[in-house]
Amino acid sequence: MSIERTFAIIKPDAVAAGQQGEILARIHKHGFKIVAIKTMSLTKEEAGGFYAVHKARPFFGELTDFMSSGKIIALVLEAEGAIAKWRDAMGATDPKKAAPGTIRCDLGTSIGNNCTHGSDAAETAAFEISYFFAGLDLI
Ligand code: FUP
Repeated sequence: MSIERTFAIIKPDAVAAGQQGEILARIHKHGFKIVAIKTMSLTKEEAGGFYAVHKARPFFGELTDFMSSGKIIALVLEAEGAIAKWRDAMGATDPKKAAPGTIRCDLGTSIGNNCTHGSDAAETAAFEISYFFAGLDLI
């Protein structure tokens, strides 16, 4: 496996609940290097651009309302096999189906309010990293 970068978000539910320290500690424990990090807010339109792949899905409106409802923390994480490794650390999309000990199982409350995001493939990681960070942020 090679060193990869993936894109992660600590979502508005987790930031509002003050869980960012816990999630950052887990990122550290899993051995990721934090390449870039910023706290920010998204407009509904900006959230829609990020989740454009889900535009036709019934939950798109709810998803973009949620993602623009409060502060988020955007991160670029680096590790060997980072994309799959971060997906494994987060657990399944629906916290009720996520394995015990995963971040979504422990901290998520519903399929919508599932506390973290992670890229699902190399192409999406490249798009998502560049949606949030400039090249100079990533050196
Ligand atoms: P994931 O890759 O695990 O974040 O999941 P998806 O890309 O399938 O979905 C993106 C986000 O849409 C999820 F994090 C939460 C939201 N979603 C819903 O609200 N309802 C659904 O049925 C599926 C996804």
